[in-house]
Amino acid sequence: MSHSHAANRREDLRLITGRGRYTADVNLPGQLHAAFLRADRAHARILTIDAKPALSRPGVVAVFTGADAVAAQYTQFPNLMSFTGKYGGQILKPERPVLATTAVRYVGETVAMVVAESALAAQDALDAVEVEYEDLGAVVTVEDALANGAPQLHANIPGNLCFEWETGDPKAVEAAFAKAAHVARLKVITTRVAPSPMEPRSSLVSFDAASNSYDIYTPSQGMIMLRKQFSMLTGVPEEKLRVRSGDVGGSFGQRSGVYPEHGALMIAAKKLGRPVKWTGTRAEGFMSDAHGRDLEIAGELALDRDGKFLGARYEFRCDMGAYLTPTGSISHLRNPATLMTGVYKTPALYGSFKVVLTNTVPVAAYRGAGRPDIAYAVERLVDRAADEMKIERSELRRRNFIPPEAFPYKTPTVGVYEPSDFAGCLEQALQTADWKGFEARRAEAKRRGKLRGIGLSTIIEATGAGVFPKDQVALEFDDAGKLTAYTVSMSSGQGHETTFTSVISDTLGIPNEMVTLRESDPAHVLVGNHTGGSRSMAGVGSVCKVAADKLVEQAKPLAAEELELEPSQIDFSRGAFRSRDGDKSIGLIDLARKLAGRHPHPMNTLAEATVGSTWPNGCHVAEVEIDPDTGVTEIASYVAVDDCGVVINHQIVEGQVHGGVTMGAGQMFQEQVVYDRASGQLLTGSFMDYGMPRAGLVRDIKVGDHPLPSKLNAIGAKGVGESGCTASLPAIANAMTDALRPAGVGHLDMPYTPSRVWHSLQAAQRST
Ligand code: MCN
Repeated sequence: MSHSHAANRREDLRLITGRGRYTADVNLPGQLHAAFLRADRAHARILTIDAKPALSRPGVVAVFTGADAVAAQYTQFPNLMSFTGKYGGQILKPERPVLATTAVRYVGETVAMVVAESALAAQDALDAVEVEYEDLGAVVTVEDALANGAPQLHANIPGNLCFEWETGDPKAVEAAFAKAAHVARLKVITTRVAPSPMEPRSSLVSFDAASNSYDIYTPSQGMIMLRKQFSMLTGVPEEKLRVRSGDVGGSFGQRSGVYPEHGALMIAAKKLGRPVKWTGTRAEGFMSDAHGRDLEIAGELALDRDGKFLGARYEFRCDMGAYLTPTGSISHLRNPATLMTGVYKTPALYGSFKVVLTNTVPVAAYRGAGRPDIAYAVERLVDRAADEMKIERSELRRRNFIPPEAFPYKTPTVGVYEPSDFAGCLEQALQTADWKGFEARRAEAKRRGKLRGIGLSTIIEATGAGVFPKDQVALEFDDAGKLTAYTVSMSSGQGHETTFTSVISDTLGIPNEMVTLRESDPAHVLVGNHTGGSRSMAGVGSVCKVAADKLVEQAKPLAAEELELEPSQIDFSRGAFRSRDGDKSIGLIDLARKLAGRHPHPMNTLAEATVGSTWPNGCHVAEVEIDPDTGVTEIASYVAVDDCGVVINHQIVEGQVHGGVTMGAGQMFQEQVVYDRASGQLLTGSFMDYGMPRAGLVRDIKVGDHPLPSKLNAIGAKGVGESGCTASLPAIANAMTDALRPAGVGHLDMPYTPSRVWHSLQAAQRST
């Protein structure tokens, strides 16, 4: 089956003409407004909090503090880590009251919540809450947090080290290194970034005393996952929680977890008996929305004299911030571990991980969630080995690709890769990028006084296997014969309304406008996974196909009855049931209309399937040009060849790749969350000092498909949502290294800001 719609995304007109309905657009009668007092320092003991002065401010109804959080017992955040640690232990989990009690541990932590008749009144009263602190030393880097005598964040987490884990076979790796002709070594850092979706965080909570239940309006990546987490934090049974999400203006992983503000608003809504609403500012976003990445990876690769990989080992140090989020630690470990061999046959592998807490914003899964980080480490290391062994970069890769006959390929760590054509992707990308013609372009740039470089990455990803054991899709007819598909995933820009409905309408042979998608509707609670890990198309999307096929089977006896034939005498095609002799037929929609009025409608269908990881892969080539006088880099061209299996909608897939590559370029050139090492203050607290990527950063992205249909789901799709940011980090870094090498500059850590590039060029010049 092939769905190659060039049609615009169905949701676009509504969203780009301002007709989206986001959480902040929702208002409930009698609602109050909350504002949060946040820690203005990185680490301090709370000596006293006096809320009384704030209570006398106009419009203020109540002030809540850590004492209320403790009384409600909202102190233990869920954490989805499922691994057993290096020494047999479990991850050490810090307490995290939804409002701080005895201490604050990062700038921006919620300390008190003022609830007032208006948002302005609540905001105005914040400065009247008096907090007395005793400052403690702060650590904002892994190195400082692990140092002897470092300030301790949590009494139950000695040395700020909450987990150690290992994977692979250290002895086999040692033996491989012992016989190596060459060992390449490189330590890389993937910087901390602020996801910064367009829509700020916002929540509105109302409590119904009669049923003892809550309605929680909040942007999400899917209601079931979030509801489960609310329940884990608060102890409120899941069936008493209704999570309601409207349109969602970007998520990038940041909306997969419960936040302290959710819990605090629940406390207030219950106590005050009125709905309570909060909408965060952009400044609050920088200091309290989950951050992404922040990994240090030291890699070593052992090769024989022909450049064949013998073994590799990686040491990871993951900064999780001051507390554990639900997704951060597991994704920082599982995804790099699964993909540690990259696209190469590496017989021996070993990885060791340290999960560390620092006085910074907690880190969660962010677009790619460990995949860009490991791809960056592996692909930079492969380039370094190529450079040191004087083997052409693409050639070294070709020599080590997992060959077609090795699939399904069980890696030495935890993954089983589905069939992929790494060499095919590579050749297609090299050709599109005119890899061979590059030296002429470099020479031409040199004549203009510019440094030009080219780099590639060949990568693979494991898309999310899902937290829940299956994905369900319900198809329901209304009396007009229109079909609504219900899922519990949640689009935040990925175009589910377009692609999921197209899978259904194409399978049923009915006009696309006859199908509506409703995601995460609390009136339709199904089992299923949230949108994350680039799994929705292959997971929920493929169940849309299963459901549509099931609907046809279910409707067949009904159609036969209508046509006064036996089911065995009719077939279904192009939207209608037809008798074999062609004399009689009835359209699916006509049948649905005829049967309308019966409740439930007899053609309604509930389908489900268990869909695990798919393995998108690809080759990206970046070409950059640096102005050595200013350190400014331009991405001269960018080629992305991806295998995301059967492409359901080319326009959306291209958009996903564009977005992902641009996010990757943003991280490589300008984004970085920076804390002051001495004080722990956040130095990048606004768009004045945090370099969000702009559209012009990557002006020309050539996207090419190299699809190998997946056999792991009903539509043959693999994921694509995170491919762009996974492949672009190493492709750009390898291009930058290639451009800078002739000027005597070796590996540089991201971001390649003009200042960093210029200073390293100056330093290289001085040392020659
Ligand atoms: N698609 C397709 N054919 C395929 C695969 C995908 O047409 N073979 C289309 C589908 O419409 C699908 C979309 O591409 O919804 C992305 O595909 P998929 O890889 O299944 O990813 P998800 O839908 O599960 O989206 C999650 C993924 C992740 S993990 C992050 S983070 C991310 C991303 O998508 N966050 C985004 N892309 C984003 N795009 C926008 N605009 N906003 C975000 O917050």
